Amino acid sequence: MADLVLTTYDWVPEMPRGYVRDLRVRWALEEAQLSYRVASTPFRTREPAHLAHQPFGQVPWLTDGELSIFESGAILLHLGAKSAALLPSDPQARSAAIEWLFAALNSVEMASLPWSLLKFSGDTGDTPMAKRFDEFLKLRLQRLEPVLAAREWLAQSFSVADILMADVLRLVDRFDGLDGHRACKGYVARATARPAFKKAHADQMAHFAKAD
Ligand SMILES: N[C@@H](CCC(=O)N[C@@H](CS)C(=O)NCC(=O)O)C(=O)O
Repeated sequence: MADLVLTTYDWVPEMPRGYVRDLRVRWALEEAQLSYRVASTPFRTREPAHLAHQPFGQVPWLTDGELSIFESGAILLHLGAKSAALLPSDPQARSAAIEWLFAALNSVEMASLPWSLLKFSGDTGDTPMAKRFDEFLKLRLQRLEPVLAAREWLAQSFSVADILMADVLRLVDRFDGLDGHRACKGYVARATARPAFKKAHADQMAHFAKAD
């Protein structure tokens, strides 16, 4: 049995399928060709055993033997230490990958998440709060655009930073938020064309469909 066990919900509604964050971990595992298995935790309840692994009652978490890790960024850094396909060994490229991993989560996702929650809830964007979130996200995308126009991947080669950044931007794209940002759109297309993403995405869809 594989030492690496990725846990996600046993089922989720149609809407978030294909976007649940276990996909980031599946994607990394596939890129690095590490063997793993997937376990499920109930979506409708939060048992103490779930909270013991993920204190916020969320997914994903990963166990690696005795070690249990939550937060997709922390999990990807852990996997990065196992494979140069995820985290380059050259110090400069490695440092770039780590800073961009945090930028994806802490500078871009922190702006995109409230924006996409409004979109999920069907908000038409007319309220002052929705306009504020829209401006906030657009500013981040505007700054990211020249960066992504100038390079293929965020660090020297494809890395965990790209898994996170592309996954964050993918959700924005779902609600047409990347329109007018050609480089961001092209980057998402490039990243999601990778066989490891396609496999991770198909596997997540199949996992949730199994429980319907
Ligand atoms: N910062 C966490 C966020 C995890 C997260 O938001 N997970 C979602 C699924 S994509 C979840 O479990 N949502 C249900 C909940 O918040 O109760 C990470 O990156 O791992």
